[in-house]
Amino acid sequence: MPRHPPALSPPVATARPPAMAVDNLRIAQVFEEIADLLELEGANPFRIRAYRNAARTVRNQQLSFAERIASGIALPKLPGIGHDLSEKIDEIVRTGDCALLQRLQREVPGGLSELLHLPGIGPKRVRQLYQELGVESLATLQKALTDGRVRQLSGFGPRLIERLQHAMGAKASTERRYLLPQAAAQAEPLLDYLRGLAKVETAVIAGSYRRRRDTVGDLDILLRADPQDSRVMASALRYPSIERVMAAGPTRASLRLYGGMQVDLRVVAAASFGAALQYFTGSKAHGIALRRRARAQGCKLNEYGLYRNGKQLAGRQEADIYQALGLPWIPPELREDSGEIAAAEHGKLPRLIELDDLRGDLHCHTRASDGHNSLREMAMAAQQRGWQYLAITEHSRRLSIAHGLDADRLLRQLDEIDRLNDELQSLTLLKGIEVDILADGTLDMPDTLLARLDIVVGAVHSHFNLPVQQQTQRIRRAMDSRYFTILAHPTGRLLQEREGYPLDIEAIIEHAQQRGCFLELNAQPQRLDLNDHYCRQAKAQGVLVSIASDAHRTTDFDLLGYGIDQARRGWLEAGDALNSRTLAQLQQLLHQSR
Ligand code: DGT
Ligand code: CA
Ligand code: CA
Repeated sequence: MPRHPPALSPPVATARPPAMAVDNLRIAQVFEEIADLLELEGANPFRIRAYRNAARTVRNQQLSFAERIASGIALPKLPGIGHDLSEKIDEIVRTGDCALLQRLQREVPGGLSELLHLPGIGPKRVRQLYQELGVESLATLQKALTDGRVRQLSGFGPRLIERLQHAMGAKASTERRYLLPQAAAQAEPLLDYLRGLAKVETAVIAGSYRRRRDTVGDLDILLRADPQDSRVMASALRYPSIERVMAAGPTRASLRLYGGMQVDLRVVAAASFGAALQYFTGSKAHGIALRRRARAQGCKLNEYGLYRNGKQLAGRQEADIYQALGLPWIPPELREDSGEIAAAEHGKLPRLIELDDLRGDLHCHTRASDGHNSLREMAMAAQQRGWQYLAITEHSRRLSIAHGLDADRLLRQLDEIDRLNDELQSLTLLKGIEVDILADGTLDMPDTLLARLDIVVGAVHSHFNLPVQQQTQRIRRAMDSRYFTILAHPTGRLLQEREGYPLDIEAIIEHAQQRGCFLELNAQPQRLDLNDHYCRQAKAQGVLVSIASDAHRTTDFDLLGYGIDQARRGWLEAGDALNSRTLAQLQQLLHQSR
């Protein structure tokens, strides 16, 4: 596999004051981040210092490491940069990334690295927050700030706390979007508070949060109460986690929470509440299409109701609006103006899949690779959910950063699975692997081993930067293995972090269809991959989707709800999911795919 050094800027011919090479900055940044994460993990201080010193050395170098490497010139001897670190420099220059950094990022709970970027706190304090208060994300830090727990920590004085609160607020730039659980962490306590207010009959959330978009820009909350009563909004605005009120009148307010989230709040009378809910749930495009339909029927639709000749036909209940327009109620997840109104009109709305339709999970890890619970604990938790099956899919050897399994360790696990299966009552453990798809499309495990498994989940964990044709070909080749079952997180995107790698996803879906294999909807909130749109394409091609938790601990099975959200947005019905099948049906499908 040829490697692709990053494109270099043309050499500068004229004599200028030596500018710092941009690639060096990237290298230094990787080293800094490694040092930070090592420190978070409580690693050996000498090792941490080595990376910090190396970062400084690299940053201060005027020669460009990338240019040197591209032209095959050996790197000069630099103080503090020994063999190991020079190899890392080489790796960063050639791949744009660093396996050690990737490993550390995976090991450290997701939101902690985000906390590192807050002013005033470094790894030591983040570690303290995590260990003493369980803070592991901006949202949980926000909570701990609001309820005063941070104040009790040693070393967190009033000035630091103020700085933190300020920084959290500043993060609420208009472009900032939140993952669904991040949004939930801010929305749910607020809803609880609002619902508890004396004058408020109910509080509901509309907008993209209700439509379950994979990311949420702001929260749109409706209060059913008397719009004439100014005490309603006044009491709502006493919510303790409000950082700033940008605008406020008796029936609407716009504010920002300490967690950074912006909130649009509206007080709506009961007679209009359904219409307001319909309007503010959106999407905008769906609303426009619905209003067009209303006009065509001689009506007028707005956030107060559906009117004909000034008389309100509907407004109290959301479903009444749809009904008055000759439509069944349309689930919020479908309201994107992508054919749902026509489908509703013709009685062709899908019967969207629900969490309870799942009969098992086909992607999870135990302590044997990078999970946190034992095989038995994972099995018991799955059984307790009433599932029929759970596939154990550890990483393969190549992903040594995640303690991937070699043949011996895999075989030992298979024996353990046999023993547990004898013991388990209603659950069957399936034997699987999350095997690395290598750069050339071969799988990181010999066929003799793969043949002993029920499920082979293939995943790309490296070489994200291949040209689109090559990446597509690589994955198609992997799918050609007779043992290949499911393509894990097919596009490799990480929300708020990176786009998916360039990939001809249509070709992959088609190939899956031809090969009789399956695509995953990875339910990790940062992945949600396949996304809603591609789920719909898979369905159109008759490719079944495995809605998978990729659980690394028993509680991660709860993440499946986020997968179901996106599956619903992708119009999937129970029958479109691989893991809604009974064990017998699943086994037959697995058999056929070989
Ligand atoms: P977000 O917040 O960016 O994740 O997405 P949404 O869908 O929550 O959008 P947002 O918060 O701007 O507005 C909430 C809903 O209000 C939106 O889905 C539809 C409705 N809405 C807002 N602005 C307009 C508009 O200009 N025209 C129409 N028809 N509806 C609007
Ligand atoms: Ca919104
Ligand atoms: Ca809004």
